[in-house]
Order: sequence, then C-alpha cells, then structure tokens
Amino acid sequence: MRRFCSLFLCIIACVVFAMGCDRSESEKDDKDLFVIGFSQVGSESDWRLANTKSMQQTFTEGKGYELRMENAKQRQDNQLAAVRNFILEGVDLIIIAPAVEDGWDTVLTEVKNAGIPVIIIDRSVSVSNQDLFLTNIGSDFLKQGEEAVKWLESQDIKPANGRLRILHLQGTYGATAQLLRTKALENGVEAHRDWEFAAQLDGDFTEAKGYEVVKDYLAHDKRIDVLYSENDNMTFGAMRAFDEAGITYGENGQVRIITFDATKKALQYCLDGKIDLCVECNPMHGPGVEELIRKYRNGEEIPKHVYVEESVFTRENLTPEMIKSRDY
Ligand code: GYE
Repeated sequence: MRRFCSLFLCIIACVVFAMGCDRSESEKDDKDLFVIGFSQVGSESDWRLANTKSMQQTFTEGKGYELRMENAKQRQDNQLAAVRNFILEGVDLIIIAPAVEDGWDTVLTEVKNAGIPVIIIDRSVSVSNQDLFLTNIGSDFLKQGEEAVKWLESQDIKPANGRLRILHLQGTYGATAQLLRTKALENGVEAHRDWEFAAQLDGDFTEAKGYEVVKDYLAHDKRIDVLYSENDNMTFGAMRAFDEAGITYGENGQVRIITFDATKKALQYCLDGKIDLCVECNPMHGPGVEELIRKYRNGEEIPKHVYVEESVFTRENLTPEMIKSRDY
C-alpha cells in the first residue's frame, strides 16, 4: 500500500511539473521574445565587466529580447560547449566574444547547419569560410598598438644604457587583442635599433597574473625604461610589483607606463601622473550590436567588420570631469 501511495504521489508530482513547464513555455510565447545566446569570455578584467553590463543593459525583456549569457571563465572549451547548448535550445541568434582566434571552424559550421546566425564581438575568429558568421564588431587592435608606438616614438626618453628597455606584458595568447597589440610593438622594436625587449611576459589579462609575473621578473632584473601592458588590470598588478620593488614610474619615475583599455581607474592614475599613456578600448558594444541585429532582422545589408570609436589619453587631454562621467 505504501508503495502504491508513493507511486501515486510521484505521478501527481510529474503532472504538476509538466503543467508548470507548459505554462512557462506559453508565457514565453506570449511575450514573443527574440532569444540570444551569448558566450562571454569571462570576467577577467574591468573592461570585460563593462562589456557584459553593456550587453545586459541593451538586450532586455522590455525591448523584446531574452539574453542567455554563459561565462566561459576564459576557456574556449567552455565556449564550444555553451554554443552547442544554444543550438540545442534553438535560440534565434548567437553572439560570441571569442577567447582566442583559432579553433572555431567546426562549431561554427554546426551553428550554420542549424540555421542560426552568429555575431562575433570584441575579438575576432580566424575561420576558413567567412560566411560562418554575419559580422564582427570590435576594436581595431592593430591601430591601438600603433598609436602606442607612435606616442613612444614622440617621447624624448634618455635610457640609462643608451637602449630603451621595454617590459612587455601580454594578454591571453592567441586572442586578437594580444596578437595585434603585440604585433604593433614588435614592429616598433624592429624599426628602432635602440629599442629592445627586457622581456615579454604572459599576464593573461588579469591583475593577479600581471602582478605575479612582473614580481618574479623584477627579482632578477630591474633595468626597465618602459612598461607596455596590454590591459589596465595587468598594469595595476605591475604597478603593485614596482611599488614593492621600490621602482618608481610615471611622469617623474624610472619607468614610463603605456596601458590599454582606459578604464576610469587607469585614467585617474594618468591624470595623477602615474600612468603616461592610456590607449582606449571601447567595451560598450551593446547598442552597436543591437543596431546590427535590427538591420539583419529587417533584411538590410550589414558590413562584415565594424570598428568602434576610440582615442588615446595622456595627462594633457584629460580632465577630472571626463573621468567622473565615465561609466567603467
Ligand atoms: O583589453 C582586456 C580584456 O579583448 C578588448 O580583453 C578585449 C581585452 C581587453 O580582458 O581588458
């Protein structure tokens, strides 16, 4: 009898659960939302947090969207799994902020076969068939690096031993932001006989790793004239390592600092004379992506690559008001 009762209760529970599912399905249908699966790289930096916020603030239910975001914790295999799940769920569109450029052909072919359009944001993918995605919106990372090199050329730095020693802190290997910012600097070093790398270190775009690798490096060599750091958070980590090693930096210091992103905190350091150059990387992709989706849904033509607007900041062109009004 007891067994019969639990079987009966179990059946009732299943029916109630099924009814519940049914209701939420039809509620969703009522709202008729455009469902977007978004594979975000991670939450490694302040830039990334601002980027996530921009997407979440743009794609709201109030505007007719359902944004399903998966945080890949900086691992491409997590991204591949998330994208495959989005296919199973039958989302209307997939947005990917790829960790690295390589390794996307197979999964993007699967998405294409499922008839789901894909938009790549921030970094790029390197695929054999450009039809595997609709468009790519992000930064001109090579230009960012070239702006930094141009600025360094314009500085009259007198290195201690006649050669300008550059400590290069690199972001996640294989990410477009790393590849192109690195390319610009390597071209610069090649073009100037009196520039040289003190070292090229992998900081994986995080503050903790930036601190760790610079600290380790300084334990055996402190002869550095310039820090070229591929994002703000690694720069903050490096600054802490410099402080601990008694190395001065900024306008009146031993090391001149170039950083990428131009977040609020970095701009404040710049205004205070502790960072010399902030190369802006604009994370506010939400509105631009929405516009592209709107065009796509209207059957309008959209460009294959869209670059966001950016500039560079030094102490000379910054004001406290500009920094205060910045969202990130
Ligand atoms: O510079 C860094 C982030 O790909 C533009 O990734 C992005 C970079 C950005 O984590 O802070």
